[in-house]
Amino acid sequence: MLSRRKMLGGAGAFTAAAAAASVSKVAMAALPEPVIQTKPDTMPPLVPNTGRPYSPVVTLNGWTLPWRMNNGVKEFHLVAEPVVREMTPGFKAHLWGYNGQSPGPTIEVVEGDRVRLFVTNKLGELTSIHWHGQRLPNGMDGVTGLNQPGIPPGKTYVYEFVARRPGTFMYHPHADEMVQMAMGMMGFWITHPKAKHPLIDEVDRDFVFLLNAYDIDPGAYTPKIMTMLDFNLWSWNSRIFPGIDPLVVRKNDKVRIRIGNLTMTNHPIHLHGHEFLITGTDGGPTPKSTRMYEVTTDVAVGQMRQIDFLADEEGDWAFHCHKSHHTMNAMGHNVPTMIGVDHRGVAKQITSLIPDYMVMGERGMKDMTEMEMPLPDNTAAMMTGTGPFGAVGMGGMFSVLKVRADQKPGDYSDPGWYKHPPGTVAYEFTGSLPDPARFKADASPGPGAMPPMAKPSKEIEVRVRKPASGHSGH
Ligand SMILES: [Cu+2]
Repeated sequence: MLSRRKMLGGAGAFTAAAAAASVSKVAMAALPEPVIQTKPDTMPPLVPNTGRPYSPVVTLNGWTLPWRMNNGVKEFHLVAEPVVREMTPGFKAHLWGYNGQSPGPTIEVVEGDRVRLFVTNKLGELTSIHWHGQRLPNGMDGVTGLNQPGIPPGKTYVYEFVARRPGTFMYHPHADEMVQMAMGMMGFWITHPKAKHPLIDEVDRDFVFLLNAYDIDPGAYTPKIMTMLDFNLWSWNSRIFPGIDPLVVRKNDKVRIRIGNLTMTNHPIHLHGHEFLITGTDGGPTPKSTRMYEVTTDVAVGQMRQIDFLADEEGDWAFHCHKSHHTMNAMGHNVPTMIGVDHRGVAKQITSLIPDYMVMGERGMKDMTEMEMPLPDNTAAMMTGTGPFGAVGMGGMFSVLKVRADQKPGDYSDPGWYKHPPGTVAYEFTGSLPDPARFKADASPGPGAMPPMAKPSKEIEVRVRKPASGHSGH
């Protein structure tokens, strides 16, 4: 049925993909040739060469699916299949996705477009696609059993509807979705406005990515699908820091970032150095009266948040999930907190038995970023990445917004690290230190709201320590 699979390489090969949007008459009679992406690179925006014009988005570590026009209908071909996704250099995961990658390619259309999507199932079980957030005929909504039979392995189904309202949507299976979404089956959908829209400003750069999470044991390749909370890989478009590309912009660019959450927990996404407005949700553009400046926005499960800001501060600005466990990679669970624990006696005894014994984490976990502990063959260090000033104690959902005055319009290439003007970097103080102001507790207990009924018989002092049974619930 599939004549041949178009293989995509780097950015150069992407032109070939765009060319595939206009195919020969012979191919027009058949199923559109599926376009397959082999790399996890951030592809340049796919400027439309057919159909109504629009300003394309940039999918972080992803790409936009080319289409073909067939009698005024935009035709796309998605192939649900097992894929190998490089989550960060040196770490490959065996996932399920679409057209060679997980997440699948971004689909971009224009408000009012009639869209026909061919979905071929190359998995070993039924699948379907639900077009999250869209207005469409009920029979096109993709819930297996409710709106359609599941697509059997080896079969191709066709979805067809008009993209009725502009906005940012997601697509994912509604068939064995606990397994299929845990394995990485999801993608983004952008419906651009057909004309100037009072609530949708034109921007210079428009980035999109999905929040997703996996539970892959160190040394293993395949996610554990039964996991509900204890994920160990928190990713953006199935990439983890330092594998997530920076968001490169030109100073004073109007920037939009659209973030969709298909994990099983919320993610407060935080941007340094700028304030943004939440200009859109899955429901569409937000009314102007609801907009307020924020530096963090919580993206709840099954939600999309669109943020707009003016990138007017030069530098390398951190951009990350504010849940600290989500900016760490493949940590084994059951790691007890060792901060403040004095191991000297124990370590001495163990060293006589195991000469290379080393205690981890007694001064905090950042030690681990510099230690380069031996790791199983296929895993990512807990926190990796090296910045201009040393190890960045981060992993997972973390990237960098790079704002540069000399970045060319439309240039997304990495400009390297920011060169700080002299005198603008925090520095070591070398003078003499006066006593810092410090609150000195009285020997007697603090007054409190009212005196206690009885004095405690013994004073108790506690240290913060997480239970050794794991860190579930993050
Ligand atoms: Cu998070």
